[in-house]
Amino acid sequence: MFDKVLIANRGEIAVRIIRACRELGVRTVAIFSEADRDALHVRLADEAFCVGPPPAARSYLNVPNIISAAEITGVDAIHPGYGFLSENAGFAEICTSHGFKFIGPAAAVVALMGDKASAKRRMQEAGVPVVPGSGIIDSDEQAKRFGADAGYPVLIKATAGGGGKGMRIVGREADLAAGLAAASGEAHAAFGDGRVYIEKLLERPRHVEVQVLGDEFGHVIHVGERDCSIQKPGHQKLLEEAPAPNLDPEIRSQLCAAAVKAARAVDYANAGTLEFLVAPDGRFYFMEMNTRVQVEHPVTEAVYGIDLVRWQVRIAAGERLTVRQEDIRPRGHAIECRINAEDVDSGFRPASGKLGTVVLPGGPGIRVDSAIYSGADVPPYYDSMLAKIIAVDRDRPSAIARMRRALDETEIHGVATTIALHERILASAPFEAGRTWVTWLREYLLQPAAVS
Ligand code: MV4
Repeated sequence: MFDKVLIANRGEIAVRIIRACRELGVRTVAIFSEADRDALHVRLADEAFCVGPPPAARSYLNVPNIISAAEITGVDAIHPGYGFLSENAGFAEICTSHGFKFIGPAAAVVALMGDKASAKRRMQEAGVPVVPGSGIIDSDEQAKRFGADAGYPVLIKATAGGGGKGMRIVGREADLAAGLAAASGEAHAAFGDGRVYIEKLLERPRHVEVQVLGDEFGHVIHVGERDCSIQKPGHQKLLEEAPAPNLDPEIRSQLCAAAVKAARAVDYANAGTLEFLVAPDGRFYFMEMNTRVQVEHPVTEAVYGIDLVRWQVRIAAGERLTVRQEDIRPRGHAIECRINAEDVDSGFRPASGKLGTVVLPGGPGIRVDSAIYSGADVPPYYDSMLAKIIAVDRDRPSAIARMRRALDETEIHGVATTIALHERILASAPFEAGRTWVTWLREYLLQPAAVS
């Protein structure tokens, strides 16, 4: 096992990783920006190292400073968390070349999955279902042929995009050339890579993702699925649950088997997530693979009794994954609500400032992953998530009731939050019935004024 790990992140996930390391007897080094001197992750780590001024580009994304911090403090490994440098293949490579174990998969796998068109091609070769698509578009004529074959509407996607950035719906051939030019221009401006491909647009899909774990000896298992269909406009998840409601058992087992096949095809080692779109007819299609720990990992931990972050560290330290697939069984149902510092009525505009009194929920079946406390500062420079509340109970109706009780206990003063929106979601009939899809929140709960 490692002696000391540097956590190249902040907020609740830095705290989560410090907790896992502490339980493994591994010492921790936090990094922080000048805006985070009083942050909880800095207090909880054994050592802390300032890596730069508040803007992330100068601190949490500052590779030379982070590598210097790792060298000065003499760590064995670096855990990137999620966001920031977690899916930056160059960073994974630099960690390795400086003698620090990157707690994640091989840099080549991070690079492969970071290019959405190459990831899709690789998955198709491995026999994993993918949405009918075009491959990289070289000409308007090629695009028109695809549109004529597949039928409209189609969806243009940027290969460098991911997470919905640079996507564009085209409803008819007459709008295709303009759509391609706009999407490619946007992708070039955002990612420095204007390559795009086209897919048939799926109507009312659900977002269902499968957690996988692989070790460095070729043992790969899945840890079930999560439904993440409740998303804000702009493709940010707001509420996640495990298992996915109303998923046919046969489809579920095919989905999980496809995820294991996908991970094996790339010799995946560490924790990863295969994202799928599930159509109303039950057909599912690979979308993306995330090569990091996900924000929503706690719902899987709650229902499967597995510590995913501890396994990330153990696998990176060269230990064998001793969990067998036969031992993976869901127990009950878990829901996670992301409590963000956002003004929902102003298109989810991020809020920042000094928090007043903070009262977080507890009691049976409630877990809170957070880095906030009464009087803490919420800096304007980073992600607006303040806390994740996770409710687990014997079945979905009980988990919903428990989450409503937990939200009721929660008080966060000083900034606007998403708590009231979560209460509306949990009280709605379609959610209660488990009949939602990726644009449901936007279409059914947010009024046009709130859609950005
Ligand atoms: C799609 C789709 C419908 N059809 N692809 C959005 C994020 C990116 N990872 C892929 N996304 C989508 N791809 C086809 N062919 C609908 C979405 C989509 C979506 C997917 C997952 C979660 C939320 C979403 C919200 C809007 C659209």
